[in-house]
Amino acid sequence: MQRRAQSAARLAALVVVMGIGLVACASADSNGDADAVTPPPDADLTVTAENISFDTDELRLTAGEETVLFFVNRDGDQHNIAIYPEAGSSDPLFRGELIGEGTIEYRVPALEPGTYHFQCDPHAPMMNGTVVVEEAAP
Ligand SMILES: [Cu+2]
Repeated sequence: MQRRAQSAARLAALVVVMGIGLVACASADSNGDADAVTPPPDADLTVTAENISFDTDELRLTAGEETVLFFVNRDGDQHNIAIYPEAGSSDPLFRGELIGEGTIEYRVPALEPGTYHFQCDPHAPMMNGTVVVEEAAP
């Protein structure tokens, strides 16, 4: 009798542990989905900011065409993307609106072929890179 009760208790404990395991897996999956951001269908390019850093140091654009740049900010800090003729310039060719955590669709105007500088204005020393604008393929 005593023995039976013990093994029943053991079985019950095992079931509880397995149940917790399943719940843990399920919540990990749903967190993963929540983090995934799907760019809008008209986006030409997606750039993500996380931990005061961009996920790329080079943006490739096609000359003479507006670019729809989908910007994802995973930080609590405000970030933007601005394009300048060169580093240190204070005269932007494009300046994206600053956003907190979330997403925004920037419309970068058509640029001449060439190499430019991009940065997040509040974090320029940590968040910057090169914009390469090339002629459309023939
Ligand atoms: Cu920033």
